[in-house]
Amino acid sequence: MRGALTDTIVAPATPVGRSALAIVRIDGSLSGTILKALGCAHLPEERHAAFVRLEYQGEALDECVAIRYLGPRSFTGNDLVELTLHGNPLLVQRVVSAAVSCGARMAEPGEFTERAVVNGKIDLLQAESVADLINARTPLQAKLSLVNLGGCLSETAMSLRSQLLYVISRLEAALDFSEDGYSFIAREDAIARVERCQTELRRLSDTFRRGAASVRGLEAVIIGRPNAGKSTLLNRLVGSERSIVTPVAGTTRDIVRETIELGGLPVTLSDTAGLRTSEDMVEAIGIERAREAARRADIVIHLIDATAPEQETIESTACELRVFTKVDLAPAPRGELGISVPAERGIEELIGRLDAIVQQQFAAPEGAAALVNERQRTMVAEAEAALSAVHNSLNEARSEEIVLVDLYRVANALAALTGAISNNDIITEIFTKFCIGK
Ligand SMILES: Nc1nc2c(ncn2[C@@H]2O[C@H](COP(=O)(O)OP(=O)(O)OP(=O)(O)O)[C@@H](O)[C@H]2O)c(=O)[nH]1
Ligand SMILES: [Mg+2]
Repeated sequence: MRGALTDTIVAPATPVGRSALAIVRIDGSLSGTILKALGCAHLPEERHAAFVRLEYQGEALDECVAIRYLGPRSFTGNDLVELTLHGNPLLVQRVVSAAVSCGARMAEPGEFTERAVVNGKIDLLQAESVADLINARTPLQAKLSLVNLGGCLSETAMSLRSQLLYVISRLEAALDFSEDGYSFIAREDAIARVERCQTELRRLSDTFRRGAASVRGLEAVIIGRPNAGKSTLLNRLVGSERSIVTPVAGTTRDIVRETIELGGLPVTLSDTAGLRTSEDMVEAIGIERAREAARRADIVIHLIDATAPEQETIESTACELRVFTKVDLAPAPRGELGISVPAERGIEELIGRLDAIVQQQFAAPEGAAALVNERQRTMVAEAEAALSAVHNSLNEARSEEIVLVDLYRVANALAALTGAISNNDIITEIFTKFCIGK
């Protein structure tokens, strides 16, 4: 159960650890009073940085820079105080405890951002992109989250909704004021407008696969027969001796995972046990795990030893890249990609191919709005389904009432997408995934 939105809350906004500075935020109507109680006799003017010697019950806590924001001109929309302390977790803890003694309570995860949403400072889509931005691991991921944070997705959803509200208002008027139907909007006009919205919704839902992949990053699995050179390649790609390499077939058993950046996205590479029929129980488990990893992967890097080119069948719907190894000892078949790690041959080309796969098949286009999570996809799918019902009803010239029921479903799904209409359970689900202090 989350706390009341009217309480005054406090939390460190920076991670625990030693650093030059650490920030503590206090949000709510008591924030100014608490700042006073912590030794700031004269509250600084809003949005002005003030040097303050913090103390509580006669004991010095720290010297800090305090900034006061008065609602609604703050991140949360409430009165908010930000204290920039020295970056020592002990000091942070003492200041937070003192604020609690003065009437604040510890914030729950995501509570500051939740308040910003409830107070209409940002919408739900923007709040989700705050979380994505914080979790971004590559510059491209950060760029994509910034586009959504800027409200691009929200604008698309709201513009669709207002186009539909136009049709709704005309049909409502027809219901109220006419006997013979469709007199405030021609049926053909309504159909044309609905079709335009359908095209836009389809375009939006098409962004999901790439958008979601871009936010979560990708899984690439290196697979092949024993001794094909899988661990050697993993080590070369990550730049360290992460996996054990020996001439013994069946060296790797457990999956060894390491994340690198390819094509602008984080890609987690998995080195796996060599595929063969094995009587050894431990190795057999490793091989089953390897096959399972390939089934779940986005990309499969299938290595084949050019000196002994038997191949394994790999069940996977992932994008498969076939690579012949040990081309310092035997050539790759014509037209196939060949590499040799010891001779440093073909590696740049392999990286180039992987970059291209990531960019062409998985990365969301830069600068455009994209759906990035399951909640967003579900809302758009709901809107699409209802809009297709609207389209059918209009084509069959059914009554305005019937068309309107589905039109309202579309409008509500779009409003739920941005959070204009929200369900408490969904809000709680979204914000509990945030870190404390955000
Ligand atoms: N000449 C040559 N030797 C290689 C090459 N790649 C790997 N090797 C050697 O082949 C042997 C097996 O390499 P690994 O990387 O352990 O092969 P693996 O596919 O991980 O093998 P398992 O873990 O047993 O499935 C080692 O002795 C490597 O040094 C290559 O491109 N050229
Ligand atoms: Mg290995």
